Amino acid sequence: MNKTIKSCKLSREGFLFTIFSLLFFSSAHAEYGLNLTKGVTEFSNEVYGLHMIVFWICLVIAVLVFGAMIYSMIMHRKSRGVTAAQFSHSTKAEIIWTVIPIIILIVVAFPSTEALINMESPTDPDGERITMDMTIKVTGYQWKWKYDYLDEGISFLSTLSSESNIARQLGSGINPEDVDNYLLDVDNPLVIPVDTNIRILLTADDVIHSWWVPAFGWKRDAIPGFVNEAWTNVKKVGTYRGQCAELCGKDHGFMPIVVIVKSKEDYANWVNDQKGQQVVAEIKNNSEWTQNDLINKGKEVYNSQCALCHQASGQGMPPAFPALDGSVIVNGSIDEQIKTVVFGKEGTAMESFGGKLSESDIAAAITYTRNAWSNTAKDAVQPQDVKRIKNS
Ligand code: HEC
Ligand SMILES: [Cu+2]
Repeated sequence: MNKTIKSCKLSREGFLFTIFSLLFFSSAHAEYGLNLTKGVTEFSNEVYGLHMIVFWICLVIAVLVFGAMIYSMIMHRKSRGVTAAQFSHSTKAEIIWTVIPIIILIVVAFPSTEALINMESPTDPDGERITMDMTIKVTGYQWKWKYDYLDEGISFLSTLSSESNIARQLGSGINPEDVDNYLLDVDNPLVIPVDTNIRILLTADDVIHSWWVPAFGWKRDAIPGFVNEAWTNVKKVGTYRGQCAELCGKDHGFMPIVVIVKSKEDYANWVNDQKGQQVVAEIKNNSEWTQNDLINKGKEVYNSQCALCHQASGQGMPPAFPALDGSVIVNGSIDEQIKTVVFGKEGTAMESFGGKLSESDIAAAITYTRNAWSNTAKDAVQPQDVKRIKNS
């Protein structure tokens, strides 16, 4: 039997080439992200700085400890005739290896405490508490976010983009890989200005959610009945993505966050645009719509707000989510159906849409469901009808 074992020896050239290519290509591969990224806020930069301090401390410790070990193993090996020392305790060594780590911990505790305090109560370099330029309230719902710009009176819902939502469903025929930013895209992103101190108030309406955009360097729980506070100041125009970071029910993975940071001028334009749209929405809420317009708009609203549970086909997912196709309520009295959508059904997943959607959106969605699939109510629900029920 041939007992030779082929040894796989790396040639000297091969070895040098490997080292060389590691050194040479490592910088080119930097964007693959071996390290934390710096993020785009003051706070994320502080976090990055802390991480690097600890990283270098670890590196120095590793070099000293492994260096001492390797040196001892080589210089004090048996073949050199070295005999082992026979002591078992050294008070001096024990004091040293207790005191040094304590000093390291204290050194690290100072900058990290400072960073945490700054996050809670931001101060400028002179120690003055800095003021906030604007406030945005973030509310978590199963499974979407609502953003209220408290100073501007702008407010909207932000839900998973319909492309992602369709692609995520079994048998949709759409490959998630073909969808840009799959599960990380929304219909209405949060828009904020660059270089601005923004206070963010977080709460939730049903269960605990958590608002998390990694590039900002922090995350905060959104808890029903509580208002948590955070702040940010983004230094770089761009689009930043995040997700709900608290397990919040079956669609937890489908409530992404998208923040678009605009220059101050672009942001001002966006605010004007939003206010214009609000005026238009107000006019729409106060006018008569044709049945056709209601159905067209309603299909859009339905697919973004209702299809999550009742499905685009209107078949729902019984028994959890009833079919709207053929439903007694949908084909019955208009008022009863408006009440269901405006106030929701206490204790079920059927939430109240009265505070989340405009009256015209609710009227449109209801009109759509009354005339879609096999439903043939052949009527139209006007925004005024919704307003009447809301105020009743
Ligand atoms: C988070 C899931 C969810 C969403 C989103 C949702 N619904 Fe529902 N819906 C339900 C559940 C659950 C029920 C059953 C409630 C019950 O048990 O009475 C229901 C019931 C209904 C009913 C009564 C149907 C019947 O036959 O009992 C109507 C009408 C309805 N929803 C319309 C809507 C409309 C319109 C929207 C979008 C604006 C919507 N729903 C969004 C979960 C949802
Ligand atoms: Cu959530």
